[in-house]
Amino acid sequence: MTKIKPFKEPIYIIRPVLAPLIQVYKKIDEIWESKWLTNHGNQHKALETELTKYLNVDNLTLFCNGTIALEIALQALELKGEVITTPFTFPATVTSLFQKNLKPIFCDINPDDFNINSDAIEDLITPNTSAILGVHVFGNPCDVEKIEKIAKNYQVKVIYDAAHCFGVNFKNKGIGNYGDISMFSFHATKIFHTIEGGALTYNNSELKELLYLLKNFGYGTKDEYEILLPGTNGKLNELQAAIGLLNLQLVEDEIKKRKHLTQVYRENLENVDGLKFNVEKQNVMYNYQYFPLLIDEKKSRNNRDKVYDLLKKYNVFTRKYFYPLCTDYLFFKKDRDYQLPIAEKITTQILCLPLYSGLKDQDIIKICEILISLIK
Ligand code: T4K
Repeated sequence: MTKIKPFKEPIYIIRPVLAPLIQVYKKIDEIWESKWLTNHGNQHKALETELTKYLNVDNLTLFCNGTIALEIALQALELKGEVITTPFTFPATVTSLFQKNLKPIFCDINPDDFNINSDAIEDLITPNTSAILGVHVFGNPCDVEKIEKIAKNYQVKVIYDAAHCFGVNFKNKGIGNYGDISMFSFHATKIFHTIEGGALTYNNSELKELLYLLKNFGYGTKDEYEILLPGTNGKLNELQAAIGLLNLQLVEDEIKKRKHLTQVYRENLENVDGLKFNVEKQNVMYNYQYFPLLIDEKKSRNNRDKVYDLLKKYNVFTRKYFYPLCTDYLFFKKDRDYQLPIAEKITTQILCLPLYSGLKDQDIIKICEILISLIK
Protein backbone atom coordinates (compact mmCIF):
# COMPACT_ATOMS: atom_id res chain seq x y z
CA MET A 1 0.00 0.00 0.00
CA THR A 2 1.19 3.48 -0.79
CA LYS A 3 0.60 6.53 1.41
CA ILE A 4 -2.64 7.41 -0.36
CA LYS A 5 -5.53 7.00 2.07
CA PRO A 6 -8.43 4.73 1.13
CA PHE A 7 -11.77 6.36 0.31
CA LYS A 8 -13.95 6.70 3.40
CA GLU A 9 -16.99 5.27 1.61
CA PRO A 10 -16.91 2.50 -0.98
CA ILE A 11 -16.66 3.69 -4.57
CA TYR A 12 -18.54 1.24 -6.79
CA ILE A 13 -18.23 0.83 -10.52
CA ILE A 14 -21.63 2.39 -10.88
CA ARG A 15 -24.40 3.95 -8.80
CA PRO A 16 -27.91 4.10 -10.17
CA VAL A 17 -29.45 7.31 -11.41
CA LEU A 18 -32.14 8.19 -8.84
CA ALA A 19 -35.02 10.53 -9.63
CA PRO A 20 -36.07 12.85 -6.78
CA LEU A 21 -38.25 10.88 -4.33
CA ILE A 22 -40.95 13.52 -4.40
CA GLN A 23 -41.45 12.84 -8.12
CA VAL A 24 -41.49 9.11 -7.48
CA TYR A 25 -44.21 9.53 -4.83
CA LYS A 26 -46.26 11.57 -7.30
CA LYS A 27 -45.99 8.81 -9.87
CA ILE A 28 -46.98 6.17 -7.31
CA ASP A 29 -49.99 8.31 -6.41
CA GLU A 30 -50.98 8.45 -10.07
CA ILE A 31 -50.63 4.68 -10.47
CA TRP A 32 -52.53 3.93 -7.24
CA GLU A 33 -55.27 6.26 -8.36
CA SER A 34 -55.52 4.44 -11.70
CA LYS A 35 -55.59 1.00 -10.01
CA TRP A 36 -53.67 -0.27 -13.02
CA LEU A 37 -50.36 -1.85 -11.99
CA THR A 38 -49.15 -3.83 -14.98
CA ASN A 39 -50.23 -5.34 -18.34
CA HIS A 40 -49.49 -2.38 -20.61
CA GLY A 41 -51.06 0.54 -18.75
CA ASN A 42 -50.69 4.26 -19.31
CA GLN A 43 -47.15 4.56 -17.91
CA HIS A 44 -46.04 1.72 -20.16
CA LYS A 45 -47.66 3.29 -23.23
CA ALA A 46 -46.13 6.68 -22.46
CA LEU A 47 -42.67 5.19 -21.97
CA GLU A 48 -42.83 3.29 -25.25
CA THR A 49 -43.73 6.49 -27.07
CA GLU A 50 -41.04 8.57 -25.37
CA LEU A 51 -38.30 5.99 -25.90
CA THR A 52 -39.17 5.52 -29.56
CA LYS A 53 -38.56 9.26 -29.96
CA TYR A 54 -35.48 9.42 -27.77
CA LEU A 55 -33.74 6.46 -29.37
CA ASN A 56 -34.67 7.72 -32.80
CA VAL A 57 -36.13 4.42 -33.98
CA ASP A 58 -39.25 3.37 -35.87
CA ASN A 59 -40.42 0.61 -33.55
CA LEU A 60 -39.80 -0.23 -29.91
CA THR A 61 -41.27 -2.83 -27.55
CA LEU A 62 -40.65 -2.83 -23.81
CA PHE A 63 -39.74 -5.90 -21.72
CA CYS A 64 -39.17 -6.85 -18.09
CA ASN A 65 -35.39 -7.08 -18.66
CA GLY A 66 -32.85 -7.20 -21.47
CA THR A 67 -32.23 -10.93 -21.24
CA ILE A 68 -35.86 -11.92 -21.78
CA ALA A 69 -36.05 -9.33 -24.55
CA LEU A 70 -33.09 -10.95 -26.31
CA GLU A 71 -34.53 -14.44 -25.95
CA ILE A 72 -37.80 -13.25 -27.44
CA ALA A 73 -35.95 -11.55 -30.31
CA LEU A 74 -34.30 -14.86 -31.21
CA GLN A 75 -37.67 -16.60 -31.07
CA ALA A 76 -39.42 -13.91 -33.13
CA LEU A 77 -36.86 -14.21 -35.93
CA GLU A 78 -37.40 -18.00 -35.93
CA LEU A 79 -33.69 -18.70 -35.80
CA LYS A 80 -32.38 -22.25 -36.08
CA GLY A 81 -29.01 -23.96 -35.90
CA GLU A 82 -25.92 -21.80 -35.42
CA VAL A 83 -25.49 -18.16 -34.46
CA ILE A 84 -22.13 -16.43 -34.80
CA THR A 85 -21.35 -14.32 -31.78
CA THR A 86 -18.62 -13.02 -29.50
CA PRO A 87 -17.10 -14.72 -26.47
CA PHE A 88 -16.40 -11.31 -24.88
CA THR A 89 -19.74 -10.38 -23.39
CA PHE A 90 -22.04 -10.67 -20.39
CA PRO A 91 -23.38 -14.23 -19.92
CA ALA A 92 -26.91 -13.18 -20.97
CA THR A 93 -25.92 -12.76 -24.64
CA VAL A 94 -24.88 -16.37 -24.96
CA THR A 95 -27.20 -18.00 -22.43
CA SER A 96 -30.15 -16.64 -24.43
CA LEU A 97 -28.88 -18.69 -27.37
CA PHE A 98 -28.82 -21.81 -25.16
CA GLN A 99 -32.34 -21.01 -23.94
CA LYS A 100 -33.58 -21.02 -27.53
CA ASN A 101 -31.65 -24.19 -28.49
CA LEU A 102 -29.30 -22.25 -30.74
CA LYS A 103 -25.64 -23.10 -31.02
CA PRO A 104 -23.20 -20.26 -30.40
CA ILE A 105 -20.26 -20.13 -32.77
CA PHE A 106 -17.58 -17.88 -31.34
CA CYS A 107 -15.70 -15.33 -33.39
CA ASP A 108 -12.65 -13.41 -32.18
CA ILE A 109 -12.82 -9.72 -31.32
CA ASN A 110 -11.01 -6.51 -32.29
CA PRO A 111 -8.16 -5.39 -30.02
CA ASP A 112 -9.23 -1.73 -30.11
CA ASP A 113 -12.98 -1.79 -29.43
CA PHE A 114 -13.44 -5.39 -28.15
CA ASN A 115 -16.30 -6.00 -30.61
CA ILE A 116 -16.77 -9.03 -32.86
CA ASN A 117 -14.14 -8.95 -35.64
CA SER A 118 -16.22 -8.48 -38.77
CA ASP A 119 -13.31 -9.71 -40.94
CA ALA A 120 -13.43 -13.10 -39.21
CA ILE A 121 -17.18 -13.71 -39.47
CA GLU A 122 -17.38 -15.09 -43.02
CA ASP A 123 -15.03 -17.97 -42.28
CA LEU A 124 -17.45 -19.19 -39.62
CA ILE A 125 -20.55 -19.19 -41.80
CA THR A 126 -21.90 -22.65 -42.66
CA PRO A 127 -25.21 -23.84 -44.16
CA ASN A 128 -26.44 -24.05 -40.54
CA THR A 129 -25.83 -20.38 -39.75
CA SER A 130 -29.04 -18.46 -39.20
CA ALA A 131 -27.78 -15.22 -37.65
CA ILE A 132 -24.98 -13.00 -36.42
CA LEU A 133 -25.38 -11.76 -32.85
CA GLY A 134 -23.05 -8.81 -32.29
CA VAL A 135 -22.57 -6.94 -29.03
CA HIS A 136 -21.80 -3.21 -29.05
CA VAL A 137 -19.39 -3.69 -26.16
CA PHE A 138 -19.24 -0.77 -23.69
CA GLY A 139 -21.38 1.29 -26.07
CA ASN A 140 -18.93 1.10 -28.97
CA PRO A 141 -20.82 0.27 -32.18
CA CYS A 142 -19.83 -2.91 -34.05
CA ASP A 143 -18.78 -2.64 -37.67
CA VAL A 144 -22.48 -2.45 -38.57
CA GLU A 145 -21.97 -1.70 -42.26
CA LYS A 146 -19.70 -4.67 -42.96
CA ILE A 147 -21.92 -6.97 -40.88
CA GLU A 148 -24.96 -5.85 -42.86
CA LYS A 149 -23.18 -6.68 -46.14
CA ILE A 150 -22.21 -10.14 -44.91
CA ALA A 151 -25.75 -10.79 -43.68
CA LYS A 152 -27.22 -9.80 -47.04
CA ASN A 153 -24.76 -11.96 -48.95
CA TYR A 154 -25.43 -15.05 -46.88
CA GLN A 155 -29.11 -14.34 -46.15
CA VAL A 156 -28.71 -14.46 -42.38
CA LYS A 157 -30.31 -12.24 -39.73
CA VAL A 158 -28.48 -9.72 -37.58
CA ILE A 159 -29.28 -9.11 -33.94
CA TYR A 160 -27.41 -6.62 -31.81
CA ASP A 161 -27.02 -6.80 -28.07
CA ALA A 162 -27.11 -3.05 -27.46
CA ALA A 163 -27.42 -3.47 -23.67
CA HIS A 164 -24.76 -0.77 -23.12
CA CYS A 165 -25.93 1.59 -25.83
CA PHE A 166 -28.74 3.77 -24.56
CA GLY A 167 -28.54 7.03 -26.54
CA VAL A 168 -25.60 5.99 -28.71
CA ASN A 169 -25.73 7.26 -32.29
CA PHE A 170 -23.75 6.10 -35.28
CA LYS A 171 -23.63 8.30 -38.39
CA ASN A 172 -26.42 10.44 -36.91
CA LYS A 173 -28.72 7.44 -36.57
CA GLY A 174 -29.81 5.84 -33.31
CA ILE A 175 -27.81 2.62 -32.89
CA GLY A 176 -31.09 0.70 -32.55
CA ASN A 177 -31.73 1.18 -36.27
CA TYR A 178 -29.00 -1.25 -37.30
CA GLY A 179 -29.59 -4.98 -37.78
CA ASP A 180 -32.95 -6.77 -37.74
CA ILE A 181 -33.44 -6.31 -33.99
CA SER A 182 -31.46 -4.57 -31.24
CA MET A 183 -31.80 -5.23 -27.54
CA PHE A 184 -31.35 -2.50 -24.89
CA SER A 185 -31.01 -3.21 -21.16
CA PHE A 186 -32.64 -0.87 -18.65
CA HIS A 187 -31.08 -2.51 -15.60
CA ALA A 188 -30.42 -0.29 -12.57
CA THR A 189 -26.72 -0.15 -13.48
CA LYS A 190 -27.42 1.33 -16.90
CA ILE A 191 -27.27 4.99 -17.83
CA PHE A 192 -31.02 4.90 -18.40
CA HIS A 193 -32.95 2.42 -16.27
CA THR A 194 -36.34 1.19 -15.16
CA ILE A 195 -34.75 -0.71 -12.19
CA GLU A 196 -35.07 -3.88 -14.28
CA GLY A 197 -36.20 -3.61 -17.85
CA GLY A 198 -35.29 -3.69 -21.49
CA ALA A 199 -36.49 -3.03 -25.00
CA LEU A 200 -36.24 -4.32 -28.53
CA THR A 201 -36.00 -1.91 -31.45
CA TYR A 202 -36.58 -3.04 -35.03
CA ASN A 203 -37.24 -1.73 -38.52
CA ASN A 204 -39.89 -4.23 -39.58
CA SER A 205 -43.11 -2.97 -38.01
CA GLU A 206 -44.75 -6.36 -38.66
CA LEU A 207 -42.74 -7.71 -35.74
CA LYS A 208 -44.70 -5.55 -33.28
CA GLU A 209 -47.70 -7.84 -32.91
CA LEU A 210 -45.56 -10.97 -32.71
CA LEU A 211 -43.34 -9.48 -29.99
CA TYR A 212 -46.43 -8.48 -28.04
CA LEU A 213 -47.79 -12.02 -28.26
CA LEU A 214 -44.50 -13.55 -27.23
CA LYS A 215 -44.12 -11.37 -24.15
CA ASN A 216 -47.76 -11.78 -23.12
CA PHE A 217 -48.12 -15.60 -22.83
CA GLY A 218 -49.16 -15.80 -26.48
CA TYR A 219 -52.57 -14.29 -25.74
CA GLY A 220 -54.28 -12.99 -28.87
CA THR A 221 -55.65 -9.46 -28.82
CA LYS A 222 -58.99 -10.33 -30.43
CA ASP A 223 -60.17 -13.28 -28.35
CA GLU A 224 -59.11 -13.06 -24.71
CA TYR A 225 -59.20 -16.86 -24.31
CA GLU A 226 -57.11 -17.73 -27.33
CA ILE A 227 -53.45 -18.63 -26.91
CA LEU A 228 -51.83 -18.26 -30.30
CA LEU A 229 -48.18 -18.94 -29.54
CA PRO A 230 -45.96 -20.44 -26.83
CA GLY A 231 -45.16 -17.07 -25.27
CA THR A 232 -43.81 -16.11 -21.88
CA ASN A 233 -44.25 -13.31 -19.34
CA GLY A 234 -41.93 -10.54 -20.45
CA LYS A 235 -43.95 -7.52 -19.36
CA LEU A 236 -42.65 -4.36 -17.72
CA ASN A 237 -44.93 -3.15 -14.92
CA GLU A 238 -46.35 0.33 -14.37
CA LEU A 239 -44.01 1.29 -11.52
CA GLN A 240 -40.98 0.39 -13.58
CA ALA A 241 -42.33 2.28 -16.58
CA ALA A 242 -42.96 5.32 -14.37
CA ILE A 243 -39.38 5.22 -13.07
CA GLY A 244 -38.29 5.12 -16.70
CA LEU A 245 -40.30 8.23 -17.54
CA LEU A 246 -38.66 10.07 -14.66
CA ASN A 247 -35.17 8.82 -15.47
CA LEU A 248 -35.52 9.80 -19.10
CA GLN A 249 -35.50 13.42 -17.96
CA LEU A 250 -32.14 12.84 -16.24
CA VAL A 251 -30.30 10.94 -18.93
CA GLU A 252 -28.86 13.89 -20.89
CA ASP A 253 -27.36 15.37 -17.75
CA GLU A 254 -25.96 11.98 -16.70
CA ILE A 255 -24.27 11.53 -20.09
CA LYS A 256 -22.85 15.07 -19.96
CA LYS A 257 -21.36 14.56 -16.50
CA ARG A 258 -19.94 11.16 -17.38
CA LYS A 259 -18.40 12.58 -20.53
CA HIS A 260 -16.61 15.14 -18.39
CA LEU A 261 -15.43 12.52 -15.87
CA THR A 262 -14.21 10.32 -18.71
CA GLN A 263 -12.14 13.26 -19.89
CA VAL A 264 -10.64 13.58 -16.40
CA TYR A 265 -9.71 9.87 -16.46
CA ARG A 266 -8.15 10.24 -19.88
CA GLU A 267 -6.11 13.31 -18.96
CA ASN A 268 -4.75 11.61 -15.85
CA LEU A 269 -4.03 8.21 -17.37
CA GLU A 270 -3.10 8.85 -20.98
CA ASN A 271 0.67 8.73 -20.64
CA VAL A 272 0.90 5.87 -18.18
CA ASP A 273 2.95 3.06 -19.64
CA GLY A 274 1.07 -0.22 -19.21
CA LEU A 275 -2.42 1.30 -19.45
CA LYS A 276 -4.44 1.54 -22.62
CA PHE A 277 -7.97 2.68 -23.30
CA ASN A 278 -9.94 2.71 -26.50
CA VAL A 279 -9.88 5.67 -28.78
CA GLU A 280 -13.18 7.34 -29.54
CA LYS A 281 -14.29 6.76 -33.13
CA GLN A 282 -15.53 9.37 -35.56
CA ASN A 283 -19.23 9.26 -36.40
CA VAL A 284 -20.16 7.95 -32.96
CA MET A 285 -22.01 9.83 -30.26
CA TYR A 286 -21.12 7.94 -27.09
CA ASN A 287 -23.08 7.56 -23.86
CA TYR A 288 -20.12 6.96 -21.49
CA GLN A 289 -21.76 3.94 -19.90
CA TYR A 290 -18.40 2.48 -18.77
CA PHE A 291 -14.74 3.45 -18.51
CA PRO A 292 -12.85 0.31 -19.55
CA LEU A 293 -9.07 0.08 -19.76
CA LEU A 294 -6.44 -2.56 -20.38
CA ILE A 295 -3.58 -3.32 -18.01
CA ASP A 296 -0.55 -4.79 -19.75
CA GLU A 297 0.94 -7.31 -17.34
CA LYS A 298 4.35 -7.00 -19.04
CA LYS A 299 4.60 -3.28 -18.31
CA SER A 300 2.75 -3.07 -15.00
CA ARG A 301 4.06 -3.82 -11.52
CA ASN A 302 0.81 -5.69 -10.85
CA ASN A 303 -1.33 -7.60 -13.29
CA ARG A 304 -5.05 -6.89 -13.76
CA ASP A 305 -6.21 -9.38 -11.10
CA LYS A 306 -3.76 -7.97 -8.56
CA VAL A 307 -4.80 -4.38 -9.36
CA TYR A 308 -8.47 -5.36 -9.01
CA ASP A 309 -7.78 -6.87 -5.55
CA LEU A 310 -5.52 -4.04 -4.38
CA LEU A 311 -8.01 -1.36 -5.41
CA LYS A 312 -10.52 -2.92 -3.01
CA LYS A 313 -8.15 -2.09 -0.15
CA TYR A 314 -8.63 1.54 -1.12
CA ASN A 315 -12.40 1.04 -1.14
CA VAL A 316 -12.52 1.15 -4.94
CA PHE A 317 -14.67 -1.60 -6.45
CA THR A 318 -13.99 -2.10 -10.13
CA ARG A 319 -15.27 -4.89 -12.39
CA LYS A 320 -13.61 -7.32 -14.78
CA TYR A 321 -16.19 -6.96 -17.57
CA PHE A 322 -15.91 -9.44 -19.31
CA TYR A 323 -14.10 -12.22 -17.56
CA PRO A 324 -14.25 -15.16 -18.05
CA LEU A 325 -14.91 -15.53 -21.75
CA CYS A 326 -18.16 -17.32 -22.59
CA THR A 327 -16.09 -20.19 -24.04
CA ASP A 328 -14.75 -20.82 -20.53
CA TYR A 329 -18.15 -21.35 -18.90
CA LEU A 330 -18.34 -24.70 -17.15
CA PHE A 331 -21.40 -25.84 -19.10
CA PHE A 332 -19.94 -24.90 -22.47
CA LYS A 333 -18.50 -27.92 -24.23
CA LYS A 334 -15.99 -26.89 -26.87
CA ASP A 335 -16.55 -29.08 -29.90
CA ARG A 336 -14.12 -27.23 -32.11
CA ASP A 337 -10.75 -25.63 -31.84
CA TYR A 338 -11.68 -21.97 -31.44
CA GLN A 339 -8.98 -19.47 -32.38
CA LEU A 340 -9.68 -16.50 -30.09
CA PRO A 341 -6.23 -15.03 -29.33
CA ILE A 342 -7.41 -11.43 -29.00
CA ALA A 343 -10.39 -12.21 -26.76
CA GLU A 344 -8.19 -14.46 -24.62
CA LYS A 345 -5.70 -11.63 -24.11
CA ILE A 346 -8.27 -8.86 -23.54
CA THR A 347 -10.20 -10.85 -20.93
CA THR A 348 -7.06 -11.03 -18.75
CA GLN A 349 -6.31 -7.29 -19.12
CA ILE A 350 -9.68 -5.57 -18.98
CA LEU A 351 -10.84 -3.53 -16.01
CA CYS A 352 -13.80 -1.15 -15.81
CA LEU A 353 -13.28 1.78 -13.46
CA PRO A 354 -15.99 3.60 -11.47
CA LEU A 355 -18.03 6.02 -13.57
CA TYR A 356 -21.22 7.77 -12.53
CA SER A 357 -22.36 11.35 -12.13
CA GLY A 358 -22.14 11.29 -8.32
CA LEU A 359 -18.34 11.19 -8.56
CA LYS A 360 -16.37 14.41 -8.41
CA ASP A 361 -13.27 15.33 -10.38
CA GLN A 362 -11.20 14.88 -7.20
CA ASP A 363 -12.52 11.32 -6.79
CA ILE A 364 -11.45 10.42 -10.31
CA ILE A 365 -8.06 12.06 -9.81
CA LYS A 366 -7.57 10.09 -6.60
CA ILE A 367 -8.61 6.80 -8.27
CA CYS A 368 -6.04 7.56 -10.98
CA GLU A 369 -3.33 8.26 -8.40
CA ILE A 370 -4.03 4.97 -6.65
CA LEU A 371 -4.12 3.10 -9.94
CA ILE A 372 -0.84 4.64 -11.14
CA SER A 373 0.82 3.72 -7.83
CA LEU A 374 -0.16 0.11 -8.48
CA ILE A 375 1.07 0.13 -12.07
CA LYS A 376 4.43 1.94 -11.83
N1 T4K B 1 -25.98 -8.12 -22.57
C1 T4K B 1 -24.99 -7.40 -22.06
C2 T4K B 1 -23.82 -7.06 -22.92
C3 T4K B 1 -25.06 -6.96 -20.72
O1 T4K B 1 -24.03 -6.26 -20.20
C4 T4K B 1 -26.19 -7.27 -19.96
C5 T4K B 1 -26.28 -6.84 -18.58
C6 T4K B 1 -27.22 -8.02 -20.55
C7 T4K B 1 -27.08 -8.44 -21.87
C8 T4K B 1 -28.47 -8.40 -19.81
O2 T4K B 1 -29.33 -7.29 -19.55
P1 T4K B 1 -30.35 -7.38 -18.30
O3 T4K B 1 -31.10 -8.67 -18.40
O4 T4K B 1 -29.53 -7.27 -17.03
O5 T4K B 1 -31.26 -6.19 -18.52
C9 T4K B 1 -24.47 -5.87 -13.95
C10 T4K B 1 -25.93 -5.81 -14.34
O6 T4K B 1 -26.74 -6.55 -13.44
C11 T4K B 1 -26.20 -6.30 -15.73
O7 T4K B 1 -27.47 -5.80 -16.11
C12 T4K B 1 -25.16 -5.76 -16.70
N2 T4K B 1 -25.29 -6.28 -18.02
C13 T4K B 1 -23.76 -6.07 -16.21
C14 T4K B 1 -22.70 -5.55 -17.13
O8 T4K B 1 -23.60 -5.47 -14.94
P2 T4K B 1 -23.26 -7.31 -12.16
O9 T4K B 1 -23.37 -8.75 -11.81
O10 T4K B 1 -21.91 -6.76 -12.36
O11 T4K B 1 -24.10 -6.38 -11.18
P3 T4K B 1 -23.91 -6.04 -9.65
O12 T4K B 1 -25.17 -6.34 -8.95
O13 T4K B 1 -22.69 -6.68 -9.12
O14 T4K B 1 -23.74 -4.46 -9.66
C15 T4K B 1 -22.53 -3.80 -10.00
C16 T4K B 1 -22.32 -2.65 -9.05
O15 T4K B 1 -23.33 -1.69 -9.23
C17 T4K B 1 -22.38 -3.02 -7.57
O16 T4K B 1 -21.11 -3.34 -7.11
C18 T4K B 1 -22.90 -1.76 -6.92
C19 T4K B 1 -23.71 -1.08 -7.97
N3 T4K B 1 -25.15 -1.22 -7.79
C20 T4K B 1 -25.82 -2.30 -8.32
C21 T4K B 1 -27.17 -2.41 -8.17
C22 T4K B 1 -27.91 -3.60 -8.75
C23 T4K B 1 -25.83 -0.24 -7.09
O17 T4K B 1 -25.21 0.72 -6.61
N4 T4K B 1 -27.18 -0.34 -6.95
C24 T4K B 1 -27.90 -1.37 -7.46
O18 T4K B 1 -29.14 -1.40 -7.34
O19 T4K B 1 -24.14 -7.14 -13.49
